[in-house]
Amino acid sequence: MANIIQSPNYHMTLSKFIFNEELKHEKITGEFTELLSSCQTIAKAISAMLRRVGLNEPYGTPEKEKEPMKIQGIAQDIFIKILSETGSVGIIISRFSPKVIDVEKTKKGKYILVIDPLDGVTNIELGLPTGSIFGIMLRVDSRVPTVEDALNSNNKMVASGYMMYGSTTIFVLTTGEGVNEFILDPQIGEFLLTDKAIRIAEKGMSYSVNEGYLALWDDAIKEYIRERKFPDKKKHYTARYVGSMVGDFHRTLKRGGIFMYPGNKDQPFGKLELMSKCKPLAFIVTQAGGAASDGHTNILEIVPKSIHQTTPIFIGSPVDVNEVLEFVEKHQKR
Ligand code: AFP
Repeated sequence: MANIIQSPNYHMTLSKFIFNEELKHEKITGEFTELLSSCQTIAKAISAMLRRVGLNEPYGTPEKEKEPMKIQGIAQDIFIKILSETGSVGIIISRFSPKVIDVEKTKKGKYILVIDPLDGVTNIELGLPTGSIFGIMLRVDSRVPTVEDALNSNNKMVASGYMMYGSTTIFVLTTGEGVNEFILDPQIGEFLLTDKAIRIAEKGMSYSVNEGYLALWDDAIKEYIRERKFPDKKKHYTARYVGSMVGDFHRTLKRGGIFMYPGNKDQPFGKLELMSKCKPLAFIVTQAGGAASDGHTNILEIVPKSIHQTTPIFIGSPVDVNEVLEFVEKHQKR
């Protein structure tokens, strides 16, 4: 193994990167820096926990059928405990909490955090990739927040990111000025910059979707996928599906192509949550030059009506996303 000091990435740790971000802004309060640093601590804590899955009893399968896996609750607790200490988080919207979580100490805190503490839970026991997603929104209202406040369309997403726990632990972050990737070096316990100013390919050659739902899809989606498989004179696409949105999104971001979870007859609005998953990843893909749509509207422009609403999603390379939209439009005109 190469000496860590020889690593070309050793000069830029995530901690240093976060600190540099702060220096770009005139009205520095340190709160944003502290918040991002906390997300880094969360990533390390969840990563450390997942490395022991299967070895440690409490992280295992649910005791009763239909009981959520304990590990989801632990991941959520890690987020809540660490974020609550920052002093700037008012409320947290978590995929695993039916209600908005008030941070008692700092209810008026200026940030709202949307989180999916553990995405792709069913992959965990098998040692397959899984992840966490977060979005940081700046509140427009300085009063004690309510649910309505959490849904206020004027709240501005100022940062988002995800952690992927796979063969390595990866942290991808945007603060609204491009997208950067960091990998955790377990030898020194630091995230190091490994991909700077990521740009997604204009067009890829792979699609990522659960084709098991094919019989339940609209004709537009069926036809789109059919054309990727049997293209007229062009090369066919490859199919890739991890079953964890973070894993599928990460590959799409780095290699180009499209990830989609369309609505279907059983789930007209798909399965994936708008606030805790789709908006944070849409912010990232947009920052990387990509696109994200529900088939009609840009995901970032959808005004949420409830904290756990789901949405169909088509996300990835701009040309690929546009092509799906063309199929949807064509079928609507018929
Ligand atoms: P879990 O976290 O319950 O495993 O769900 C994962 C997920 O929300 C998302 O990460 C995947 O892309 C999607 O569901 C997979 O859903 P299908 O099994 O319906 O394809």
